[in-house]
Amino acid sequence: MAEHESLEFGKADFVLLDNVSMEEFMSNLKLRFEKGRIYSYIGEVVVSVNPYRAMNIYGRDTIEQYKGRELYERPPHLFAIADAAYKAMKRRNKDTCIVISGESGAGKTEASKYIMQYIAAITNPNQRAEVERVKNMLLKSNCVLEAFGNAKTNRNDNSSRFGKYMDINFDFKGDPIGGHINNYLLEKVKACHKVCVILVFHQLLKGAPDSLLRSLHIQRDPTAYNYIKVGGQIKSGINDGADFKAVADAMKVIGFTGDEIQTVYKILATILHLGNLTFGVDGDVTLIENTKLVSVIRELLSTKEENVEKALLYRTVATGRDVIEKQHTTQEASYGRDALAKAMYERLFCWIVGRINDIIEVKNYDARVHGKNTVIGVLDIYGFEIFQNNSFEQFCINYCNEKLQQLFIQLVLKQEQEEYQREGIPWKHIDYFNNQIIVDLVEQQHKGIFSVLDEACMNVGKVTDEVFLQGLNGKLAKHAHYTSRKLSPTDKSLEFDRDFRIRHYAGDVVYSVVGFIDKNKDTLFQDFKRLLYNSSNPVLKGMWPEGKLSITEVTKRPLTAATLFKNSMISLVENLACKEPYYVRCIKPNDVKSPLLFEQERCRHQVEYLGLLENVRVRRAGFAYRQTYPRFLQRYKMISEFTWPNHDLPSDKDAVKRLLQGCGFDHDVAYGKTKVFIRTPRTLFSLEEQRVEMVQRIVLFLQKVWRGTI
Ligand code: AD9
Ligand code: MG
Repeated sequence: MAEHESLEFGKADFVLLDNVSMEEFMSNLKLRFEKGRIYSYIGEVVVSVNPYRAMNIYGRDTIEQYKGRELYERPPHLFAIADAAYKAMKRRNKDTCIVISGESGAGKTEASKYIMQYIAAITNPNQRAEVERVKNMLLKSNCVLEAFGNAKTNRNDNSSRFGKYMDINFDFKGDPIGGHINNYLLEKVKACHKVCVILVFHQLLKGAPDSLLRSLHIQRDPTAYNYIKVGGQIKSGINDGADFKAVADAMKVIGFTGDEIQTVYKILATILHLGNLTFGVDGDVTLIENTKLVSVIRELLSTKEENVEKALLYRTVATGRDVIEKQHTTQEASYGRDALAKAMYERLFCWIVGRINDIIEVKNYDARVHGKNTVIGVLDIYGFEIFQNNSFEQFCINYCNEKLQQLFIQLVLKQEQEEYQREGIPWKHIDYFNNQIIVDLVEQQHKGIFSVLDEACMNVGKVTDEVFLQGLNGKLAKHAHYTSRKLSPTDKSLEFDRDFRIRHYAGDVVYSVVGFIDKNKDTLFQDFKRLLYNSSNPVLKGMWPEGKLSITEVTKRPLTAATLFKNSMISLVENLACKEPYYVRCIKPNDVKSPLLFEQERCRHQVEYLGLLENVRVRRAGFAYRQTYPRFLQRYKMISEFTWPNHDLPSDKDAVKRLLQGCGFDHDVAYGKTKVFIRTPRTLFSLEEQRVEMVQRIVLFLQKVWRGTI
């Protein structure tokens, strides 16, 4: 609790509010934002409000102020939480993770970068070259991932279209020795959707040298490309040119080979060209109208021209023992073209992540010699999304948030309450909404929405979004958190027959079923995979190993997008659950990127669905620190004459009571069956100080004894 912060800036920790009400919470948040205090605490949770302006609070001097300090010694800051996670890892050998959440544009990615910078700045005091190299790679990998994974959207000029979880591994000295990145659900739809576009395409057009563009047959004018035109207007950034160079340099530094980088450009160019391909008919033959583009694509993909044409116009199907080639209609051909562009983009991104992982993973670390290698994980993942039109992507993203909320409930709310009950500490139960029911609604076997979707996709014959919706209505008609237009015909929020609504913990969201089946099946015709696999460019070929199979050999259905996403979420949560978690909750103050505007309603909604009030309530009712009696004594017995060097009281519990009464802290603690609970960190801090002082005195005393001066 940063007491030195004047009250003029509001309460630095929401736990200190006089009354825990939404009104007080909001007025404190607003006051702090207006006074330029963008960070606050709820106990150890950082609440951050996007300032939308450069703040002079991330420099070297600020880093120094936070280094090695306790959380409550300095004003709230991301650095403090990063330091706490780092200390827990170093002192207690604990794996920790920092979970950053909030809606699009709330400041998650910026926060994750500041945290990484902080960790990079405070580690490796001896400037070991190898550690410096690793740190540099970790920072540089961010730059590459952002170029390929972020897009300009209406909500955020640098919007992450993928969730990122990054582990940083540390050696026994606490210095970074490697890392690993997991990415979740890249919204590849956005890559060739005209609403927004991935940054790297703009960077390529603006920043690539003429010679490179010429070799890719690309013009500099973005309006020439259908996939990146935005209603005639181009959304590009001021720095695209410079960024191209930065990304190219970063790729080199990380260790991508020249051939790999060239292939990356060729793939990007192919995607742009694909977007301009159009199909027509001649009699009953479907054909490609701009055949010149086909030879350009052939050249870029290092394959045969007739193969490109064939893959775009025909589909090989196996009927019994026969293999036939079925011609696409123009509509099917256009669908196939877009599917190819999206799949190439997604595969490229995953390949880049994989290459970065190969390079940054921990090598030559022998735990038997050096002790355990510990980890800090940083999760920067999309927050809850409610748009005008919500589809499969929003559904997945919101499910992800339900999972993370469940983890938060498990770790912070439920475990706390259960522990107090177990220990027999008087405790007023805090009501909170347990969202497990919604998690089940989505992921449960057989009855869950993902299962119904997969089932609908496996139907032989009629596979439509409507069939899926019927399946949902059939299975979930009675579910308290599900409804649809058919089930609630008079409900005004359900405008169309295609709508269904989920009551999420964060609020109601209406989804349109249109596109669910398609996005879930995520089919890319085998013909395309074979085309890319048969490329004479080894880098490209290596990205498409499954293209090796002929149509008769492809027997297993690939896992659906929903199943893949569900599995990745379950393993993400398992991974986080075994680490000590720290939370950063980001809030977006307004929709116009203004540094001055605090839109009350917008913010209140976010506070609500981040569950911040519940968090304050539990925290206030709770205790900052707990320890078993024997271990507590072991650490602090030297500060009391009743316990040093040994106590003669009936139990350790009595001894701890005596010790704390003696120090005048009795009012701030509770005594459980096996543990002592301390309410405020201040008390603990003071105990620590006294301990340090006593240890010094004891050491001095012993030195004197040894020297014979006593
Ligand atoms: V999304 O879910 O990826 O669309 P994020 O990641 O939550 O979103 P991001 O971190 O990209 O948002 O922040 C959006 C913009 O807000 C940034 O580009 C900055 O212009 C601005 N921002 C965010 N945090 C800060 C900050 N601490 N200081 C200054 C900030 N500006
Ligand atoms: Mg982001």
